[in-house]
Amino acid sequence: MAGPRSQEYSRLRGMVEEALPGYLSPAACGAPDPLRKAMEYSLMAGGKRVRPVLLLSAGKAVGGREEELLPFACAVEFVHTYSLIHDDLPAMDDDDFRRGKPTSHKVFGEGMAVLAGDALLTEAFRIMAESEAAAAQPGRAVRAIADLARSAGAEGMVGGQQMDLSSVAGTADASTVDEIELRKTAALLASCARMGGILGGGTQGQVDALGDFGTQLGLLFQVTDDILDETASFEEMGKGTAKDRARGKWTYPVAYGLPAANARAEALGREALDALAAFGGEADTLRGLVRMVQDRRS
Ligand code: GRG
Repeated sequence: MAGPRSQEYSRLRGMVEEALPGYLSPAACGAPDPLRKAMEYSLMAGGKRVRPVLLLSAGKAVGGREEELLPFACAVEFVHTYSLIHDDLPAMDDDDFRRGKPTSHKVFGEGMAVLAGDALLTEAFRIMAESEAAAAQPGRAVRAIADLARSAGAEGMVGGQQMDLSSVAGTADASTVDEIELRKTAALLASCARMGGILGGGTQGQVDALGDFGTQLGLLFQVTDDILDETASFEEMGKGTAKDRARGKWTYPVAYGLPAANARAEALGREALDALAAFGGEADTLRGLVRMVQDRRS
């Protein structure tokens, strides 16, 4: 993606990148040093920061202020990073590389990786509860925090991961897989978009529209991830690829082929844009995210 929309993405991503380490500094977080190092290792390993940028862009689309949104944007990246550390564990996906680097348990051992994930998840809720927005607008902050807890927890991402873990390779039907994708990947992205809307003071209609946008973007994110698993290299992805087919996992490209998966990605992109129909130019950064996710190679 080129042009002003991608410049705005880079600017927001840069802002997040700069703010994240502060939340792990000894002044902010009293973790013992080895735990802090493990948390920092994964958090600062160079993710795309899609979720925080989504939260910031959604908040700005309804008139929210960047400084108030930023702690929440960082908190969702903490939650996302915890989920990746735990997903990579031998008990789950058993991956050796993530974000181009050896996974947490490969570097620090399994016990420390479990704890680094636990700590990132818990710290996320501290960061939000201690934010200025929580003091100034407690009602909005509590709604946003509850939304994240619901979407990342048992009903959302953790529930999706459990269904994924329990599904026997090659036997899950399409509707079960759809539900897994909705819970495991799309729920967190939808929550980021809604949280921005809530914190920015959007109307219920705007928050709902942003949630729909986030859901479609999340499903798009998942199908592009599955396409990249089939087509991208280790160097591009920073992790092993071609694993889904080898593991007999049902994904859209594995089941229906790449042309159908690409068509699905186009359709999901259109549905995401449709969800923003009531917004004007203030939602252009969100619109840019659709193209960025469709075109991504990592
Ligand atoms: C362990 C509770 C628990 C949940 C794990 C995140 C997750 C749920 C599973 C990862 C499996 C996977 C590859 C899902 C596809 C979408 C996804 C979350 C990709 C990774 O996110 P990116 O591409 O990663 O945003 P970066 O490194 O850029 O942050």
